Amino acid sequence: MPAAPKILGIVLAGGEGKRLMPLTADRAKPAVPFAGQYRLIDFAISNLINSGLRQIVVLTQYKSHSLDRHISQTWRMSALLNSYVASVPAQQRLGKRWYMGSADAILQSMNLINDEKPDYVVVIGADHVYRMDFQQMLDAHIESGARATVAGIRQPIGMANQFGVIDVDPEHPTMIREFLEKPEEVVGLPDASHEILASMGNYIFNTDALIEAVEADGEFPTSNHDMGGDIVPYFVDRAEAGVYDMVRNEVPGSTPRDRWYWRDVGTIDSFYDAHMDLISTLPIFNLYNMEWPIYSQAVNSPPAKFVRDGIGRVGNAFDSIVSLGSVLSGTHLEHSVVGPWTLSAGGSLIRNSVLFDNVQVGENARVERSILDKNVRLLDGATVGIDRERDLARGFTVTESGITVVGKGTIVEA
Ligand code: ADQ
Repeated sequence: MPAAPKILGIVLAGGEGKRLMPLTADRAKPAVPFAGQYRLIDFAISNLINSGLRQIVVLTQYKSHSLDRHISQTWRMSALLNSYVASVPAQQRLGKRWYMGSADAILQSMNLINDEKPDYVVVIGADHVYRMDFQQMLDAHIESGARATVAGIRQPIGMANQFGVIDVDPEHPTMIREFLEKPEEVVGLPDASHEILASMGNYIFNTDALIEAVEADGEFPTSNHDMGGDIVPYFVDRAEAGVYDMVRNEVPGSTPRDRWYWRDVGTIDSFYDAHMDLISTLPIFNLYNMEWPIYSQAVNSPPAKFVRDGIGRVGNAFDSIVSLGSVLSGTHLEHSVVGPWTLSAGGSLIRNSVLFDNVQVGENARVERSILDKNVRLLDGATVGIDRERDLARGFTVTESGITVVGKGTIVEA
């Protein structure tokens, strides 16, 4: 039997995440908390680990401290069998410059590829919530003979300008005929004119092909040095780019409801919506699928607790996720995600909201349709998310769709 191919996983985690401000004010986007106890990057790394990869590097750059700490504390692998998840900060190996784009991040990290000498390199982003088996994608990559393969998933045509759009070659349905990065105008799919096949930003390369393309790109001064905008077209131009349609991917334990769930959580609204997807009775994304677990930091915290408050007021909670260490006293909690170590006092109401760690909600305080970052404190009687103009006047971010975001550590007065 031939030896199993050697695969290196590269997670691109250096983007700035401007559209998630203020949640990315002092942390990288992949380090933004998600679903209470996770960080966004846990989805990408869990998928790689569950797919059998054991050599994984995470390329970081922007405000990487909290991300580095999370990776080193959470993803401790055995040194046996050369297993590792290593966070690698930008090192200016090719001169005094930061990464100019995701392809430049790989070019500047060539030493990692040279050290490992893999047969294939799986390159993925770090800011999506999904489950995916990359082993199945690798099998398809090898079978198609492509030198580079892009994972694709159907998305509404109205979102085409946020994604790389794949046009499959009808003569060779495993190959890409044309690829447009974030086009303003596109035609829909032949069998569904309201949809496009979007690049998921996940790629598999034969190692020599990846090296060749990023080195050629590095010589090209007008390039944006972007995986989607520059490296994928390099292979499409040479008729060497394959496509892997996500409908072929079958993750163990997935249900018909969440089988092809994939959400880019790059904006506040999509980040909020992805949380709401978690908390219905039949969740659209099922965190409880232990056949394909999403791993995170093991925290040593007491269980969550729901009690009356000091004067006997009773609270209630439904359609919600509450993380370890939280104590909710006489609180009405509805349709919300609550992070670890949150405390709420009697008469308070938390509805349709997302709370990160260590939030304090005072007596009779009210939170509606809001995201409260870590260490936010609502004093007794304070409200957030009720009056848009007042929220804006207090310096909070309010999205078009009316989600209020309160930045880390803010104290909200009544
Ligand atoms: P975007 O997500 O807009 O589109 P980009 O901003 O390059 O592309 O981010 C891709 C990944 O690379 C992210 O995980 C980001 O953190 C990381 N990254 C960005 N700049 C980086 C840098 N300078 N150094 C290191 N890492 C960096 C991409 C593709 C599209 C595809 C969508 C899917 O370009 O074709 O449709 O992802 O969401």
